[in-house]
Amino acid sequence: MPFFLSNRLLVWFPLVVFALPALAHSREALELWYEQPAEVWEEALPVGNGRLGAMVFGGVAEETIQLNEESIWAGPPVPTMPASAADGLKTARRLVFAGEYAKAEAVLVDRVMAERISPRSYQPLGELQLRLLHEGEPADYRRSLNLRRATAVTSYRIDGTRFRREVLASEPDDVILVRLTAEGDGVIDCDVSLSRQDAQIESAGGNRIMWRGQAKHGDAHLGVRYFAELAAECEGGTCTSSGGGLSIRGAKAVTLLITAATDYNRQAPESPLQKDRAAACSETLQAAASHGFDQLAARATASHRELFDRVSIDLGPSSPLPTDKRIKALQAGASDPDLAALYFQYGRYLLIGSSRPGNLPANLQGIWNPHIEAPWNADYHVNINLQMNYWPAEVANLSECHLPLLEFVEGLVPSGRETASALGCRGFCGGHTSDVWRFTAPNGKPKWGMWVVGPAWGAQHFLEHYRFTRGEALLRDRAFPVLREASQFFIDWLIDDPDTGLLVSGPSTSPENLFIAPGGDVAAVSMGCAMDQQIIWDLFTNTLEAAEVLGVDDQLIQQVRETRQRLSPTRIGVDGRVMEWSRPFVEQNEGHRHISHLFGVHPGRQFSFESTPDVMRAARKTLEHRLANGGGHTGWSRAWIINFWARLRDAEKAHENVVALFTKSTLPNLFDTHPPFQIDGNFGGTAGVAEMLLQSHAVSNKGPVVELLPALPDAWPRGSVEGLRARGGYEIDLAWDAGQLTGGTLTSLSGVPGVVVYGDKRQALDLPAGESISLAELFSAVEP
Ligand code: FUC
Repeated sequence: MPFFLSNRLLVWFPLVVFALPALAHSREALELWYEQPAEVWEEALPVGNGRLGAMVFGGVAEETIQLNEESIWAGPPVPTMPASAADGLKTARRLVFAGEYAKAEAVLVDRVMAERISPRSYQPLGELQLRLLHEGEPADYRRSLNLRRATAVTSYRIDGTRFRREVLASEPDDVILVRLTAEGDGVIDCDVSLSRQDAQIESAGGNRIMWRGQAKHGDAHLGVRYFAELAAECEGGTCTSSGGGLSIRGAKAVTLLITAATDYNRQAPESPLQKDRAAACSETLQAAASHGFDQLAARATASHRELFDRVSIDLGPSSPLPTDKRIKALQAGASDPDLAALYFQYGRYLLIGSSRPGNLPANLQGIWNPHIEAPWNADYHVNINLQMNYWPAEVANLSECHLPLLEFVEGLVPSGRETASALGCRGFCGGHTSDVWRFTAPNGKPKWGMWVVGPAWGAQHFLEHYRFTRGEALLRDRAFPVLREASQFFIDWLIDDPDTGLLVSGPSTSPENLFIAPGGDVAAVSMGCAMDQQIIWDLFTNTLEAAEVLGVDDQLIQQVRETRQRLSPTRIGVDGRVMEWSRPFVEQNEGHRHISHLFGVHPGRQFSFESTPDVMRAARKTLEHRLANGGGHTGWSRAWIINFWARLRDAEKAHENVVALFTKSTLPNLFDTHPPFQIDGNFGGTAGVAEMLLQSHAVSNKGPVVELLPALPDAWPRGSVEGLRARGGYEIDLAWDAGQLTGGTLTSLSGVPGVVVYGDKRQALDLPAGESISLAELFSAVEP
């Protein structure tokens, strides 16, 4: 039976009990390393400062460092709504309710949706080539990426000289840093060159390369203008510039500083910044150069560690193998619990590197992209991918890195209002994808394009941020306005299902699955898809929660409350699975990668074992069916599945899918692969590992419920994690042995009362802000 200590006693517990088991010693190696240079981009190692990124190949005679700047995107035009949308919508709805799915789709394409205008890709800044004029054979080659120091190191020896190259991305100094050294008798003889399609490249001043251009597609889609500069500083030897390159001879050490400036305006993308980009680059480089390499590197690492060091994790013994061989060994059946810890920390590293506050959010590739036309334009898909990028942000103690997503969702509001209005509704909405130009018009094929709940899903992140941080100012000034306006749209958008009298959304897809309509046609759109209904429930519930915290109960809030009650609910089919559509359609692809109808299990929280055990059972069947039919074949889909199993508290299945993510959907540099490379799986996998160790989705009448080790697999019998965050504003350290919690601490950062659950034990908690309590002692006092 649950047993509750008095709140007062709980507060004093840490003071009266001293024999606390120590946390297991962390064995984190925190390094990706290899015995050979990268042959292809997918083997190169990423560094990033949130805005500037580099992929380091680690070659010996030919080094390639591929460069990115987050705002270099080809430009408008973007899809816009046709004037016939609101009218066409009415017709399409009538047709869907009459079972005329194919006709409804034709009307949507002709009259409701925007025309797809693509490609309009995120593009690279350039590629830096270093040609090293070595004589002799290299030995002792090693390249690595240290996640704590945020440094990529390449090192080898030729005769008696140790050549070393370090690459970092500095956030405080806003530069990519490349440092070459020669220890021993040898020197650095190196030609430096730069390439970038359609760029104007020139060298000057003996030690500088400058390049400029404008992102575009062919001669169309003129987009962001950029200017970039590289400055070399040699110690010993000479540096000369000619023909767009540099020639370094006889140096003992060389530092290259690289920066870029663009005219992209985050506040108003349609009005490019009118700044002198060349002057901005030269100021940045001058300021950076005044520090010298050691200090620059120290400043870069310190700024990274300020975020990175908040969490440490130990899931078991490490492997002596290089990283690529660890994946191969796992594929051959080896066990490597530490790889999950490394992957988790790599996910945190990548989020810090691609989503610092004040920047654009991490796109489909974070910020790392070598293509002029990237897969899916490396854009912001909001039918799962962008949101998945941010699943680990709060729990993995990188709350600040969540902010670029919130800003992006706010940025969709003006265009989302126009889209809503074209559909005859108030509020704001948006389609399944967008990019830095922030378009919101549903476009393209109905299969993916006819879906207007993306920004509503994005709005969930505002409340999640609040639940973890308890920052009321952000809730009031930023979250609530977005939640209200998104809710307003759906109050107007939802209509009565003539068969049930309940409110349904649509026409819409269950992303991006198709169904066999009665009569045999394959169709995409219908009314009341489970995912739409669940996202709208989530949005309304979040809006009501925010309203309650803020003490607002006006007409709109009352409408949200009433409308939520009339939402057509999620149903369970005769086969025991969650119904993906409101009618018992058969899915065309039973192993589809999207498992959209389980949104309410994760990342929503509509369903739980406590409140809806029948739906949880059906969710299990749904997952099993998808997996039995080939589901999880993309990295992000596999990552989502880990999170589902963790929510279903099936530790072994969650772990099975962690291993599948590593063995089937992970590249040699630990980037997730769809295929091709797509970063969402990295972040979803990181969140999945956290979800196995700690959850905090439920709310009881005593406050948020924190579950410790809810899905700890047998493969991680002994371990520890420090610094995870939970809803309610808690920071949590956990240690376990033989699969049992043995130690750890909970610190309340905001003084919110809550409940802690471990297995079948529950404890109420009421700590003042800043106070900690020992978890082992807390639970040792409880009778199961
Ligand atoms: C979603 C997925 C695809 C891909 C794309 C970028 O729409 O269905 O698999 O990940 O986004």
